[in-house]
Amino acid sequence: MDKPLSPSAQKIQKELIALGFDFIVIESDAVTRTAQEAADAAGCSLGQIVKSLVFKGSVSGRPILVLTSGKNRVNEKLMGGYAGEPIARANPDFVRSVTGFAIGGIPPIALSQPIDAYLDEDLLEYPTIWAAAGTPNAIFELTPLALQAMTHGQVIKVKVTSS
Ligand code: 5CA
Repeated sequence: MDKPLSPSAQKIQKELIALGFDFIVIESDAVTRTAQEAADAAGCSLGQIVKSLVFKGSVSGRPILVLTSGKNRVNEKLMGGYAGEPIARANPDFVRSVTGFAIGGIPPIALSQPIDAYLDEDLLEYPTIWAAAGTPNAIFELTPLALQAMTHGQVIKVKVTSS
């Protein structure tokens, strides 16, 4: 039998409905804190997992949300170019205060304040992708276009490349 969603996951489900999407939040006993765990739980490839990474502008102190494919690492120098200032990975307390969620369950929507978002172009390769839904056990399947629409994310190339 389906268990009711926890309050954080419920919040994301409600926000999806309010935004006009019919994506379903799935909360399971399986931990989906990391991209690999989420891929295992969803039965999809690592690249189809949306990593929600929060960075902080070194000059402005503002948060920046980078939604990247689970298979990629963010090139912080490139990302700083898009942000217009050097950026650094935000610490867990900062992440929680600006998003309202803990690392491992940060959703792309329903954040506690508006945050400029950037979208890894590699996510657009997939028919569907999976994002965190507020807890380290909750995810939902969506399309890359919907992710762009709901976050107003700017599509960019940010991955670390070996060449
Ligand atoms: N639920 C999964 C899949 S949707 C998830 O949220 N993955 S994630 O990639 O968006 O969140 C985990 C990421 O948080 C890790 O890849 C790591 O880059 C980042 N992270 C983990 N610990 C810290 C930390 N102490 N400070 C900043 N970032 C961290």
